Amino acid sequence: MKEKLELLKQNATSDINNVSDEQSLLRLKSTYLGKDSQIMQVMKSMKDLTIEEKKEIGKLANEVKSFIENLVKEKMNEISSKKENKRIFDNTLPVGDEIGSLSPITIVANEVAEVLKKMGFMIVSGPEMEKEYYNFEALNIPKNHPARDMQDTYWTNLGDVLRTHTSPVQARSMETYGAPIRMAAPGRCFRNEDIDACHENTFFQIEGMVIDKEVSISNLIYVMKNILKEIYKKDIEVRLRPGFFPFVEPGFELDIKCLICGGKGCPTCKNSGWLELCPCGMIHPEVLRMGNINPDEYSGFAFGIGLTRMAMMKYKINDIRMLNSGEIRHLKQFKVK
Ligand code: FA5
Repeated sequence: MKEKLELLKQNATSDINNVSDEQSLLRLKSTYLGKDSQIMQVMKSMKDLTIEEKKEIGKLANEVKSFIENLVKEKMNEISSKKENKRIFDNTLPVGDEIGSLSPITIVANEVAEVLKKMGFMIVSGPEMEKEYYNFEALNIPKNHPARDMQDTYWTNLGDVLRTHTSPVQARSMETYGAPIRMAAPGRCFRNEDIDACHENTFFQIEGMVIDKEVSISNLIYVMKNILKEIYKKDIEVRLRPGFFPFVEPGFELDIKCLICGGKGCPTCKNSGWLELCPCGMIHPEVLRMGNINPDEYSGFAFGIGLTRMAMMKYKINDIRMLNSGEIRHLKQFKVK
């Protein structure tokens, strides 16, 4: 039995040293240490030995078993670390000659920003992880106000929020620059949404705001129409209907006729033929006051365009999920015109 155990040790050592992949090693582990392995048979047959033999053979069998277990463990470590090394970025490899392209959302965001710059707007940005105050209170949405339910929010452990819209940049800009002001702020927003063809939990908006003396609704409508004309390069059918947002009064929803189905109704427009694209309105006097701007002296308008949806309409993308998919075959089709 002693010879059998010695032979077993030698065979296991040579077999295990010769494998280089995990699968083969696991097969050897089962051969040498599994239920039906020779070492287990030796262990089982110990009951037939004398006490003296049991002591000697038992000790040896245990040693051989631990020896093989260690061999397997070491070999497994060696194979795993080789795998890890392979995963490390090799900067000596040639770089592919495929050139990336801008995301359709970036293209549209840049285009809208260019249109607004021509109209005298400055482009600013705000934090994506926002203070509750700027996302809500400064926009006339106090704690426990039912309007908070319109935008289901992700909270951080520190009580900040992932901003649900770009409107907080309105409040920040009022504080920083005062009036008069024309500003636009493109950026990413987050909402705890049920995802479907036109809703994502991460999407983009561009906020716009004008504050000056004697700003009116007709100024607002002019700016909106101009943006749409410049982006879509044709007259787009729009409808303006009353909309409620606590930070504007009056507030409007500007919808455009769905460019995917031409207004017939499809999943992208939730079969209504229209797509909510650009809520807007005259800035609420309370919001101006909170931004240290005197509402008796100044008035203003603001809008929040859904950039992701604007890009979908422009490029006839019928499902919003495609935009966050990172699918290169889809994304590389879009080029700056
Ligand atoms: C707002 O976010 C307001 N802050 C807009 C605003 C600004 C109103 C200034 C008045 C004055 P709303 O929740 O409707 O409003 O979102 C604005 C646009 O963002 C929508 O019309 C839509 O185009 C886009 N949007 C909203 N939620 C999503 C979503 N889950 N996925 C993709 N786009 C979305």
